[in-house]
Amino acid sequence: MAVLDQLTSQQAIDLENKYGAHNYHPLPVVLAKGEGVHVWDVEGKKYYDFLSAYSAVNQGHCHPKIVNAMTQQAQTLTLTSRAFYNDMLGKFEKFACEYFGYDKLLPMNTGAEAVETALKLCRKWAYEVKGIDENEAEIIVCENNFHGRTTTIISFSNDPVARKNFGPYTKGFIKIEYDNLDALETTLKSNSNVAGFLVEPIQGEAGVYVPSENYLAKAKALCEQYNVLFMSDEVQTGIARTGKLLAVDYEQVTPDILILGKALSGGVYPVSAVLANNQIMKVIKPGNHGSTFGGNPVAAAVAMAALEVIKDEHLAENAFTLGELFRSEMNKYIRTSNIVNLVRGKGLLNAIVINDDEESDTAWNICLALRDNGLLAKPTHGNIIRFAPPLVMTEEQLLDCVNIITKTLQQFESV
Ligand code: IF1
Repeated sequence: MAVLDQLTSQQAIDLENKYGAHNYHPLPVVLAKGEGVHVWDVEGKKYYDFLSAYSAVNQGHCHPKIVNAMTQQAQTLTLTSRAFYNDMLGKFEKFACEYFGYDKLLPMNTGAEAVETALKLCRKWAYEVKGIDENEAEIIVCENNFHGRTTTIISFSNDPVARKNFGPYTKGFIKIEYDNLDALETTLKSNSNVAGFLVEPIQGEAGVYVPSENYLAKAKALCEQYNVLFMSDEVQTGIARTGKLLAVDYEQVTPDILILGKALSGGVYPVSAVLANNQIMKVIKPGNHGSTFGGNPVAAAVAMAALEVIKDEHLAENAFTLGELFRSEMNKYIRTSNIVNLVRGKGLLNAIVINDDEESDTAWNICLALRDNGLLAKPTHGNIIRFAPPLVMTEEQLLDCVNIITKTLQQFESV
């Protein structure tokens, strides 16, 4: 078979099963085209995308402005490495620093790389500015976190599937309960070696857990009180996904270290970044950190276009409004449902909790039925289904999707 021959869905699945590592269990659908809020499978069936590549495609699939920025730059200069300057990186750094309100940006590629960068930056700041003894720094993280898949990051995960048999694990992390300020304060009081607190403003993978009102603001205040860096992982919640540019904006919190990824590029190219002010970023000196592709001209062009689309098309406002509508419509259904317990989320990062135990395959079967009805979503843990469409959705499309979702759920209601 010539590699560009059109495959059937089953042929594509068979190829991946035979030649690909089995590190995912995808929903059985093979996508071949994406545009805006829609994707098409290889047989030409059209779907609403309600996952948005885990919130990387906030601007919609193949946004013309972002694709054009990539195409133009890709025909001019793709990669120089940081051994030399290029004419795009400085423009992107200035653009993004002014966009998010920071002095400096360190460019990377994936979300996990940005999280790792933030951890290294926090530790180096702790030794060279705060004065913690070398190799004694501790970073506080939350139970049920998801920050990526590197060995250090899974070292502080409590998800056995992500962690088991990948040891030995990196030391220097203290886990506390999410959304528990007493736990944070107790840990800060009892440990003078704490360098930072790494937190997701909403825990996405855990099941879209929205913390209590003012949790983030009070946590930031505690970090200031104990001279500890507040690091917000906005890889999934950032770039307008939750109805504000950043999820921390709901509480007017400015993280000491801001971590971005995914929709920073609109899903067109891997781009991530860490932003901080000079008194923190100054600890990074030549040779301390980097990567071959970090800050490349294509990434710079794509990210600037992706951020312009967010503002030009008012996507945060749209996500806020449509999120309210989605949860309101779903709550109307839930009042009469015995299969759905609740809906939760902010903006267009939402999830429903299915009235079944974690081990059941009800959520999976619901997602298979949603697929058959023209909408793609996937369970996070067990009985929780995440709903995160592109932020370019219209009200009419959203109501059409609510109709598909509720009609599908009705197939599972026990009579
Ligand atoms: C997978 C989850 C989502 C993230 C946050 C950092 C990263 C992620 C808050 C790392 C990545 C992705 C990774 C992907 C599935 C997806 C995911 F289910 F794994 F947890 F979105 F919720 N911080 N999340 O959500 O960014 O290195 O992937 O670019 O690994 O299965 P990355």
